[in-house]
Amino acid sequence: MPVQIEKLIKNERSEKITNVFQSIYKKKPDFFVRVPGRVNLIGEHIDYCGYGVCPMALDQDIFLAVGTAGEGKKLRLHNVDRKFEDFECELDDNIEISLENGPPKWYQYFLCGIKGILETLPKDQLQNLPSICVVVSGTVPQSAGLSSSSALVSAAALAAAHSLKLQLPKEELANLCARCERYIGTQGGGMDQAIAFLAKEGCAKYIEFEPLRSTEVILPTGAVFVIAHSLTNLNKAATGDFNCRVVECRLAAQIIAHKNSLDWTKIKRLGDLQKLLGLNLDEMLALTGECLKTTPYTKQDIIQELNTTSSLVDTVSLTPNTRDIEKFKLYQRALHVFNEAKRVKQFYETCKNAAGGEDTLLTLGTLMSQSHESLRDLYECSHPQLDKLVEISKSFTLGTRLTGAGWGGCTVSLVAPENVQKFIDSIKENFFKPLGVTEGFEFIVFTTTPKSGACIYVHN
Ligand code: ADP
Ligand code: NG1
Ligand code: MG
Repeated sequence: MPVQIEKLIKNERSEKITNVFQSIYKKKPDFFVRVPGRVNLIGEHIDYCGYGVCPMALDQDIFLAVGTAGEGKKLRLHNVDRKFEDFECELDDNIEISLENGPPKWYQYFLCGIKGILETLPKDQLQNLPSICVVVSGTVPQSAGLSSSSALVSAAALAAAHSLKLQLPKEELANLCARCERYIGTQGGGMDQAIAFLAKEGCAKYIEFEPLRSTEVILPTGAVFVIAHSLTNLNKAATGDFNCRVVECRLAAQIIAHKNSLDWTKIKRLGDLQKLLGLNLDEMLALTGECLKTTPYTKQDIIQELNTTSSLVDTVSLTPNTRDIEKFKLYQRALHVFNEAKRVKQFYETCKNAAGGEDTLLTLGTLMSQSHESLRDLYECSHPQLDKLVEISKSFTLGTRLTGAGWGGCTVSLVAPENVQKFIDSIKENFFKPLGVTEGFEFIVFTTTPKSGACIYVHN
């Protein structure tokens, strides 16, 4: 199914973005694009290993006003948030996204989406591209694990596709956006782009990969999800932390493969290894214990284990920003991945079979808490402020975990309806106030319900 095209119902935001568009580009926008952020309920750092995850879309989104002109081949970008500078470039097939000078610029995320769409076009069509003018308005907290980056990349791709009159199925767009966001330098797995396109109002989604597919997850009555911001951030493309975890999982898979007489150079993900071996998750956990040592591996250890050369490890296993890492923890990362994959299945099954009531919520909450402990202790992608939030949350929630990649950002808590206000008040009092925050709470601690996925809006 292609992305829904709906009539625009004017509101304050659409009026404001239209006015900005008119004042910059001296004409009206032709259409609008909305792509939501997401909160991942469970299944962290396993999408890039090939395992299913369980996110839902947020109200917070990236909203674009877009205008196209018949000729010119230019892309012009303006952001309503003036900390993001204007940008302009030629639209052609060799858009460069240079990763050399510090953290990526905001418009480079946009270019990822544009590049992804242009790459699908035949050469002759690239000669006749229109100009595309865009105003961007975003409400997803940035670098906080709620997927502002993928909402931006996916919105850019959708704007380009609609400008070029391309109607692609949602799954194809999601896969395309997962691929092209990697131009920013992170080797993510596709969860964020998948939920951005496949989300449905009123339910979370169980998302599986290769082939990409999604199943509705009806959340049990009485399950309220609250997001809280730890007031710390990490731009995932600015450091090697994220890719380090991706390659640790890859190296774990490759060493286990090699020890089981498989060609390690053909294995990229723990999930692929599991399929090849034909084992279940518990058997994979046992095999991890047999094949991997618990102490960190040096690059030299890895070369020896794989009976290979440094340059082959560099090209087959590592990324440019992980080649200089000295120590890799493989056992702990694999342990997290297999256990987290099990927790996602349990979460999904619990929702599916939910008779409602306290037991269901207790099970879901426990799975979420276990997920956080594993991310903190085995995956080491939490942050002291996130751990503090999780501790404070224990009083009034059934379970709390970091959401998204971590190293800062947000937590998601499962809360019973009667405790929601008490929980929010206790976070304000015990977490935010000691940090000197006394206002703007609605942006840093809020309840959330599942919203719909990407949409295009046209004039009446
Ligand atoms: P997240 O967890 O939010 O996906 P990332 O580190 O992956 O965090 O990406 C955050 C980056 O995405 C920001 O630093 C910025 O460059 C870009 N970005 C996100 N939202 C916006 C926006 N509204 N306007 C401009 N750039 C944005
Ligand atoms: P965030 O934190 O939203 O950038 C990242 C990855 C996901 C997934 C999670 C961890 C991208 C675009 N996103 O999310 O694919 O791996 O971390 O579960 O790489
Ligand atoms: Mg991101």
